[in-house]
Amino acid sequence: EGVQPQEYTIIKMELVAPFPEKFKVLEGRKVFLAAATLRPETMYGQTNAWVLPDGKYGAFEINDSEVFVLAHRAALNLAYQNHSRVPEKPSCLLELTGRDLIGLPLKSPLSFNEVIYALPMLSILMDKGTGVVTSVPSDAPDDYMALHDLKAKPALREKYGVKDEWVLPFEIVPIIEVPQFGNKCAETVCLQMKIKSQNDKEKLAEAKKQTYLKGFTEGTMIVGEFAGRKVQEAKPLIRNKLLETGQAIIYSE
Ligand code: A2H
Repeated sequence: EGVQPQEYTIIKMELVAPFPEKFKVLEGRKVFLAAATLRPETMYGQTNAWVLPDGKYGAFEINDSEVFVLAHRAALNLAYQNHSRVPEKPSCLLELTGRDLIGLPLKSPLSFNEVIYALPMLSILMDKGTGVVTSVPSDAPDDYMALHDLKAKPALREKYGVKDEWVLPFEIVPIIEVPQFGNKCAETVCLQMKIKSQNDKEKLAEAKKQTYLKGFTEGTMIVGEFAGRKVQEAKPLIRNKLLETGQAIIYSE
C-alpha cells in the first residue's frame, strides 16, 4: 500500500426485504452492503456484488436508520470519518461471514439490473476497502473472470451454495466504448491474454493495468445521463450525483 491515502466511493447496495432469518434483527432499518470502488462511473454495468466466503463481516450502525455490512476494519475507519451512530466507535449489531451474504438480493445505484445478488470471489482482500466489491464485468478484468468462473463451473456454484438464477441470467452490460478494445473492454483483454480463471493473478494484474489506464484516459460513456462524454469528464459528475442523492459516501484509507 502506498503512502498516499486512497479515496474510494462507497456504493450503498440496499438489501431487499423481506430479510432472511439471520438478518431479522435488522428489520425496520435500511441495510446496505457497502462496496468500495474507484470507478463510480461504471455503476450502470453492475451484475452482482462480491464477498469473500471466509471473510469476517459485521452489520454496523452508521446512523439512526442506516446499517452497513462491511469488514470490521473498514467500520473502524468509517467511525473516524463521521460515519458511525456512536462517534469514533463502530457499533456492530450482527457478526457475519461472507457465506451469510452469498445470495442476498440487492438494489444498487444506477444499475440497469434492478436486482443483483452477492456472490463469492476468492481474491478479495479483507484489509482493503470494505471487503465488499461491486462487480462490473464489462470493465473490470477481476470481475469478468470471477463471473466467468461461476458461470462455467457448476461445481464452483455448488461449493458455495450459489443458485443458477443468481448468476446465469446476468450478461455483460456494455457501458463504455474504448478505442481498439470495444465496449466490453475487460472481456477483450482477458480473451487476448488467454486468462484462464480468477486465480491467474499475474496476468490479471497486467490486464487490470491495461484496461484501467485505457478505459479512464480514452473511454467514452455510451449509457446514462452523460452518454457521449469522456469517462474522465463523466466520472466526477456521476460521483457527485451519487453523493448528493445519498446513494454513496466518500471513504478514505
Ligand atoms: B473497482 P485499489 Cl469497473 N479486494 O470497482 C479486492 N478488490 C477490491 C477490494 C478488495 N477488498 N476493494 C475494492 N476492490 C476493487 C469497479 C472497477 C474497479 C472497475 C474497473 C477497475 C477497478 C468495479 N469492480 O479497479 O487496489 C474495486 O474494483 C481496478 C483498480 O485500491 C476497486 O475499484 O487500486 C479497486 O479494486 C480498488 O483497487
